[in-house]
Amino acid sequence: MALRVSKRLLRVALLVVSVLGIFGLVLHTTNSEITTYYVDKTKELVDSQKSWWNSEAAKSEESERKKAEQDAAEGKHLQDVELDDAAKKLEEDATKKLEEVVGGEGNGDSKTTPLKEKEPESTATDTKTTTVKAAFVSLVRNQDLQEIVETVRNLEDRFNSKFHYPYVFLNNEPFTPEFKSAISNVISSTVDFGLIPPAHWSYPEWIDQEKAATVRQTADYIYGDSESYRHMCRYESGFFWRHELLDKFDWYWRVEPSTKLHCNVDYDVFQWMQDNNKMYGFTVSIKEFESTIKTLWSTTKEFLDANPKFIAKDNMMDFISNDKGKTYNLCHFWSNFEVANLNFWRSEAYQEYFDYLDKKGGFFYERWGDAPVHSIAASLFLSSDQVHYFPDIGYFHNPYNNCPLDQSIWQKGKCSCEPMWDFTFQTYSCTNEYYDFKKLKKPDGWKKFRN
Ligand SMILES: Nc1nc2c(ncn2[C@@H]2O[C@H](COP(=O)(O)OP(=O)(O)O)[C@@H](O)[C@H]2O)c(=O)[nH]1
Ligand SMILES: [Mg+2]
Repeated sequence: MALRVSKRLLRVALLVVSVLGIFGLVLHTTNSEITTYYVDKTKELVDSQKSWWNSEAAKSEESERKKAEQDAAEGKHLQDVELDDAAKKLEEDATKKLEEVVGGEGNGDSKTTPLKEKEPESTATDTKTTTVKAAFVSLVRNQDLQEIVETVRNLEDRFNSKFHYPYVFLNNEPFTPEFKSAISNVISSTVDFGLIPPAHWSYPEWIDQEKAATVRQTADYIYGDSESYRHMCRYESGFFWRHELLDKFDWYWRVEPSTKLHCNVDYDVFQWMQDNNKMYGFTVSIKEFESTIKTLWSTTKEFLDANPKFIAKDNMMDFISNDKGKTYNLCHFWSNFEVANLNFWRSEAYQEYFDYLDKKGGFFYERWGDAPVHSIAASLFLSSDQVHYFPDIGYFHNPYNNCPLDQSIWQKGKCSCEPMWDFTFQTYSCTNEYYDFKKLKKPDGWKKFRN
């Protein structure tokens, strides 16, 4: 339309300029011949313009212009009319698709509601593709909500959005509605929230509570003054696997607040553990503070002397002891991450071992951690090929990282950590010794961490 308007303007302008030019010439010349010539030419020009205005072409162009002006006034530009049609078609297609998915006609509500209900169904179907009975298990307090939500969301993004394993959250106090709702909001599977029975989170009758309190006042190691930390360590050692919400599972993956997976885990870890006859998997190992477990090894030896039948033939004694069992070298799997089989803790060997330790009172009179307790049991009651180190699950728990040094693992897992942060081969870790014990090939660059 803009082009047509300018053509008309040009013609009018040309006419005006011509007329003015001719009159200018007439005024500035005395030559009558010239005057007559230009008067005639002006008349000719005006006549030709008049005849164009009356022509069919001009009429049609003018009517088009008027229609366009009218459409514009009504807000219907030509282009908009075309877009309206495309949008209408899109809307029609979308409605058709929605009806196919939902099945049949209905009002807005009945179209959207079944779609939402379908999501858990498809999740359940995915879960059923595996026969592995497994869950994430997290012991956590209500006040750790923000930290555990971040951790769970990361776990979903890196692993569970592909596998949809359920979660079990355990607490010695009831979970708040806010806690439950925030967790449910970030997971792709089902979840149970469990209350720990008071008998599993309190002093057994044989414990001298005054003696325990005195220990807490004088203990000069990390968490030395904490009563709840001791209940936590005892619970993780001897009770979490007895919680009724775990009865239906064989496998668990322990999840702690403020931890993080650095890499994508694209295979079903539980299925892999089951298929490969593994019972216990870890990512980080470390040495324990000796002052927290002063009598743990001597108590363990007493138990082993009385129960040699529980010691596995191909055990890992040489990983946890440098002198064939005389002393403990403090090496343990860092239990804030564990993928393991619950039936190991349910076994006669472990239950008797835990009961023996518990009777001695070291969870309260010292500060025995669940990590050395689990690790000593796994190293002695399992055969070494049932224990697995995950070189491909990049993991963080303050202050240490497992960040794969192997470039191909790091790239495949799209790991978001720097290999130079890796703790695996640092001297305070025990994973270098684990590699030696298992005769595993170490990744390139491991030596630079031995300082
Ligand atoms: N419900 C509950 N969970 C606890 C308590 N104390 C520690 N935890 C949990 O036990 C695990 C270990 O505790 P944490 O403070 O992380 O100990 P750290 O990793 O040894 O420094 C974490 O999953 C905590 O959320 C407690 O008193 N109640
Ligand atoms: Mg922790």
